[in-house]
Amino acid sequence: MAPTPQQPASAGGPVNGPAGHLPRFPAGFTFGAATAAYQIEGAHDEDGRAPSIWDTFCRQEGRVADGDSGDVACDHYHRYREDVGLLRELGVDSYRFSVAWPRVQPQGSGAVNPAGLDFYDRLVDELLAAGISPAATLYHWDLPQALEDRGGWRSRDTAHRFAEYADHVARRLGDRVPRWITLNEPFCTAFVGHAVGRHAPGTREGRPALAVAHHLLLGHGLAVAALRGTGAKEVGITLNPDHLLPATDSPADAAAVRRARTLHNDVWLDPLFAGRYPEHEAETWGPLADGSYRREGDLEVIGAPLDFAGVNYYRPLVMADAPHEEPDPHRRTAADIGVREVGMAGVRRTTMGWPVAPETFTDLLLDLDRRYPGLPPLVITENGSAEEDAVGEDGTVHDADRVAYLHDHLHALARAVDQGVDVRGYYLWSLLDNFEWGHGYRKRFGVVHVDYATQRRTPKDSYHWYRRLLADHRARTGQPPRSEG
Ligand code: IFM
Repeated sequence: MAPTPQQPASAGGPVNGPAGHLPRFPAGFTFGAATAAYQIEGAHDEDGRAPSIWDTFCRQEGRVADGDSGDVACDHYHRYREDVGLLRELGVDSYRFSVAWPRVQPQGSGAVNPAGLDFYDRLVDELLAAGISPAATLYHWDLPQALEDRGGWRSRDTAHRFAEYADHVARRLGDRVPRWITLNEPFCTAFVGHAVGRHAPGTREGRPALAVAHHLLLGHGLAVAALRGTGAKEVGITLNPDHLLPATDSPADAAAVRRARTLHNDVWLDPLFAGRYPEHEAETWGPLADGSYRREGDLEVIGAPLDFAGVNYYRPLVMADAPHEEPDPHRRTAADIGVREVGMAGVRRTTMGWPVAPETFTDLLLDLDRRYPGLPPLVITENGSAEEDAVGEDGTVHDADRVAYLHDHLHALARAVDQGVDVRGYYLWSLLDNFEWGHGYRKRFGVVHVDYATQRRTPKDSYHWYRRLLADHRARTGQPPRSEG
């Protein structure tokens, strides 16, 4: 029987196994946890760090819930040793963190701030001493404000500045960091930041947002070349491809999904892994997608071979056709593509309001594998859930919903691997509760609870569950404790 539009195609038995039934992965599969600089570090004005676009955005009224900012966050800048201790106890093979560009190169170009690089130097050494392989993301949304003042990602020059910054970081840390991720979720930078306006810099633009997308890809390609030049071993990019389902089986909803797929996925995946610009961009954006921001040779730079593609996955999106907000196509924002998200029936939602549908994780991975024969091996660079968590009187956090989420999504991932998708590793999001962008500190994604008033860390039940999974994997596959990466 053909699946109905909202039904996952991979139906093959429930992924909800009994709590004790741990998912199984092949030998050599690696496990980690992820964070990002602005979300955890704090120390926003210490040791020469200059403001990023997120520091600016947080200071604008009404942008972030409760007027919060990453000024202090989890104070990881000062408490990184304790946090690496938590990672060591968790038993991860690898830790994915991001480097704050405005710490390393406060003006986004020119002079490097040695004290900024020193912090990552100390962090990397601490990780290695704990037997954990570092995985560094170079850009997780914190563009130096000085560069934004010169046009930010709208300007082609920023792509070149990014490559220069990548080179500085890799020259300092490359002898000890085996895995490099150029960009995290460029979709969010380009469209949530420049078309929806919910992320920094918070603008609602048309063609300039498409230029931003292109310049991010170009910056990625140039950074890959810079990283290769320093002898970097494993280089990739992290995307957040969406699993898009039509609300009904009408042709209009099918077209809505096609446009949404162009915006969410094809903009990134096609140039990176298929050597082309997206097939349906004219249908999606009309005159905005005039390609005026592209130059000959860009596709070759962007499509430089990668060692892995990072995939962040949290939830599916159900899309319906909807009238454009702005009738004049020349004045639309790049996010106004005539679609609307509709709820997914009959499933639980996390505190982000995201539907929990783990089967769609399998479906997404199978779909990517089928659509892009040129994909390198995949690494899941983020997956997790925000839940209502509180430290109980017994001093523990019983986050059963998160345990179920992780359990079901890891089973869904194992199912994709069993069906032949080449996935090499998984990073849980996130090690710590942290600054969840426009939601401030209201959403908790961590497997470790953070009391922001005292900075006390409390491992949740999900931390202990993940620890058990990693220990089971090692015992079963004979994998030595923590790989070299
Ligand atoms: O917290 C974010 C992260 O910075 C990027 N990926 C999604 C996470 C949860 O929203």
